[in-house]
Amino acid sequence: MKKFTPTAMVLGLLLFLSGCGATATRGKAPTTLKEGLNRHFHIGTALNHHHLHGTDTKGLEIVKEQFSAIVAENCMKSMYLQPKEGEFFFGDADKFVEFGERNSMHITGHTLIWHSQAPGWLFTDDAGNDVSPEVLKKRMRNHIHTVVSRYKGRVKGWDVVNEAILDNGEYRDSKFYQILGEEFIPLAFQYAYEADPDAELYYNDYNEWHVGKRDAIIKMANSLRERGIRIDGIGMQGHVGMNYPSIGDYKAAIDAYANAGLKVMVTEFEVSILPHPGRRVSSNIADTEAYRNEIDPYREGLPDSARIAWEERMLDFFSLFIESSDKLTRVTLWGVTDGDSWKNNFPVRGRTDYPLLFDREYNAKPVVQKIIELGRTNK
Ligand code: 9MR
Repeated sequence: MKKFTPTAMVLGLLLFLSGCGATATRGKAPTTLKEGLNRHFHIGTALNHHHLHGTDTKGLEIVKEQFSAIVAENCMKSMYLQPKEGEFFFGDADKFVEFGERNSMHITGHTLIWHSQAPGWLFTDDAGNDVSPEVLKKRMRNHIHTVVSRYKGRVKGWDVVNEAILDNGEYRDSKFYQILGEEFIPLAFQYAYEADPDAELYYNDYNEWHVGKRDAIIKMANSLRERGIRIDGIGMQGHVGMNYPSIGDYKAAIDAYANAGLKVMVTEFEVSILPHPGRRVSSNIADTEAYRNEIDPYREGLPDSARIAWEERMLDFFSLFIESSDKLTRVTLWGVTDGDSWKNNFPVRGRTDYPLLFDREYNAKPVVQKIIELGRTNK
């Protein structure tokens, strides 16, 4: 039997101990959202104007530290990218993509074809009349080709069409629909595919848990695929509140899209604590209401009861996301801090909401550690 010298034994012991150290490092408890969740799905957030223009450096630090994916909240919408026909402005979108690349993030482009925040010229001729189907097709093709090919291989997926189908499953009566009928959707996907065949292509919408809407979206996706037109997945906007939708309805929708063979991602996620004052619960930006004190109950801060209820609701959703992680590729929050959120101004301007994971002082809310823990301890 081989004899070990004392030096060899000390060296061996040191090696053993350093090995233990390495094991301990490997097994270190995750402390950030991306460390806790990345084995389930990408965890993302939306970058806004302040992030891109260096006026919210604290917010940007949180993005780098906590998130593995980004989406453009506004700067890739057509009215900003092509305010006049043929005059493109890529300054902000370039900054957005460069930030994602510098930080090795999964980058999503939002959005190529949306009835809202589209420039007026897109649909009209010099006399102010609607353009012909041929002209609109040409303009859509030029917009999509120019934008998608600029970021070819860099933007990993595009929200090609946003919010084209209503809660009851009918097509939205947008200018795209009025001029081109349902055909504008396959055309948009085809143009995006031509410009970057390797990018993933998504349909993105709100309230996709409504059964009529859900079934119409699946029918639309199936009809694209039957025609050989590529569509990869469905972005389920998650503009949820305390009472809508039920976790069961949201889960049923995730399952339905996944069973139809589509990738599913939760996009634009936040949990609003405020009452939805309107008759209809919607994220349609045209559905606004007037401000009243009684529908802005937390402007001086959140009482503990509301904070606890909000946290439970947030955790219920994250439990669902983790449980559904074989079907979800990404979960993206619609902003970083409560101060960023569009919900402070929708559906009522000037309220104080608390829908995101970081507070107005840039502190992680206690729920962040709980989400990380859920990610660590579940399948
Ligand atoms: O969060 C965006 C807000 O800053 C813009 O003013 C608004 C304008 O339409 O768009 C918001 O983002 C929307 C997203 O692009 C599509 N789904 C609904 C979102 C909230 O309106």
